[in-house]
Amino acid sequence: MKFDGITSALIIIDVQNDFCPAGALAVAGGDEVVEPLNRLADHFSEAGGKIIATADWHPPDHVSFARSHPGRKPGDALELPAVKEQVLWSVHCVQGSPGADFHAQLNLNPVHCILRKGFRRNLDSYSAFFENDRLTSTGLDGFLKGLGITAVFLGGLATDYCVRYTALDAARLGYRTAVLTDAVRGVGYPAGSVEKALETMRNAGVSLIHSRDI
Ligand code: VGL
Ligand code: ZN
Repeated sequence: MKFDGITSALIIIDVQNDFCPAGALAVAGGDEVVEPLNRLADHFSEAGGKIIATADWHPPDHVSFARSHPGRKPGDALELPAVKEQVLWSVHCVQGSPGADFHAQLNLNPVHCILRKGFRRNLDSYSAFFENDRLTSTGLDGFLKGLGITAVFLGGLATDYCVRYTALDAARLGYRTAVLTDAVRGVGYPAGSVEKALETMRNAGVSLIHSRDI
C-alpha cells in the first residue's frame, strides 16, 4: 500500500506498560513494537503525515475486568446489554496507574494526538474509532477526515483485539488500511486468535505489510 506523506496517518495502538512483558495483561514480545514504531513515527513526521497514539484508559471498576463480576475469572465471556460478547480481563490500564503509561522508550515527541478509550465504566473499547457497542464514536474518524487523511497504517498492541477492531473499522470507514506486521504483537487468547485476526483483516481488504516496505 502506497505511503504518500500528508494524506497518511500512523496509528500507534496501546503501547502501554500493562501490555508489555511484566505488565498486568502482558503480550509476548509487546515491547518489540517500540523500535519499529519509533522509526516509523520519525518517517511519517518528516513526510508531513499525522501520528496518533491511543491509550486504553479504564476506571478501576471497569466492566471489562473480571474482578468487577464476582465469581468470574479472566478469560470468561460475558453478555452485556450493548455488547454481544465481552471477554473479561485481569485489571489493566487503570487511569493514572504506571501500567497505563506508555512504554518508557516509545517516542511521543512526534505524536500529534493522544486518544484515550475505554474510560466509560460500562463500556469497553477495542477499536480506536468506535467503542464495543459499535455506536459510541471516539471522534477519531472526524479528526482524520478533518485533516484529509485517506490512508492509515496501524501498529501496536494487541493484534487480535485493539489492532484488529481498529483495522476493521478503518477499512469500513473507507480508509486505505495497512497493518504493519513487524510492529504488532498479539494476546493469543483464545488459541488461534492472532491467525484468525490476520485472516479476518485480510478478507476485509486490510493490507498486511512490513514496515520496511513503506
Ligand atoms: C486490549 C484487551 C483488553 C488491547 C485492551 O489493547 O488490545 N486488549 N484491553
Ligand atoms: Zn482494556
